[in-house]
Amino acid sequence: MAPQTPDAVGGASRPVGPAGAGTLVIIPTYDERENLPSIVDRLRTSLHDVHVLVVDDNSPDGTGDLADALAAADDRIHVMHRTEKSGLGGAYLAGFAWALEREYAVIVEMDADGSHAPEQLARLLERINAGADLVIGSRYVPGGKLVNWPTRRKLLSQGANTYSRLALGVRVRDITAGYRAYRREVLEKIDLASVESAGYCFQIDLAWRTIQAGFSVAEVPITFTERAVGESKMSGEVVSEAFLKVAEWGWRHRMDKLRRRHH
Ligand SMILES: Nc1nc2c(ncn2[C@@H]2O[C@H](COP(=O)(O)OP(=O)(O)OP(=O)(O)O)[C@@H](O)[C@H]2O)c(=O)[nH]1
Ligand SMILES: [Mg+2]
Repeated sequence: MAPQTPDAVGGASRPVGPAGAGTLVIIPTYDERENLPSIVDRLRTSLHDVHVLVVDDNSPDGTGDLADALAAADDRIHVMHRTEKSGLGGAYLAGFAWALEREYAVIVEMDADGSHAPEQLARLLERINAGADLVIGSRYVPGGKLVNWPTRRKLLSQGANTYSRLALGVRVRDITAGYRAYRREVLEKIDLASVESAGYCFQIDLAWRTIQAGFSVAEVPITFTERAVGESKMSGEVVSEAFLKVAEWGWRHRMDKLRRRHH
């Protein structure tokens, strides 16, 4: 389903600075009515100049209407309405395309559920300004923290990271993390049209493509706080998608390397 064009057209052409000018924060939402206003408000307070794009998949709880109301009151806020729930990956791809049609220098991924503190976005942007192409807000570098995560989730997340590190041979500690800042050139270069990953495998997929394309990846510590309200969209399907795809990418990469050595 093709995303509808948002009615508000905006974009900042100034270079990115610590204040966030030239930065677009994409927030995908599905049933986040209770979380969205406060996350947008906190973002506004901490970084006055960033623009926001809410990508809503026709949430039954009315998050889309709420986002429209926020956008009507603030011309730095934009909304993309999609007709049906089609996963985090699809929402971000639509958001990236929207951003690349405009002049944003930095494109940020942020959850609506409060797990990613808007107050810590400045840290990510500082590393972009220092030259990194992709900055990941990481739970697993020194200084990174997990708040209110049940042991089961923690083990799953750490297991997924260890597995990905070994299978792909990368050094990133938190490759499944969804709090990120991309320099626009990265998203322009990697082939977004061929990305099929839907769940949090999407995050691994994009990091892997970024590394393969020769861009630099930096991690900055964040405090990740489990959602206090609303429902998680994590599922067994999401886990098995990541497990299988990562194995395939790692395998293919090693085969390519071998083949190159023999030529
Ligand atoms: N537009 C859109 N947003 C989604 C979809 N699935 C999840 N989201 C949003 O993506 C963000 C992350 O989703 P969560 O449910 O918190 O998933 P998660 O962080 O992997 O799982 P938890 O750690 O259990 O919260 C939230 O802002 C969700 O509203 C979807 O299909 N479409
Ligand atoms: Mg979450």
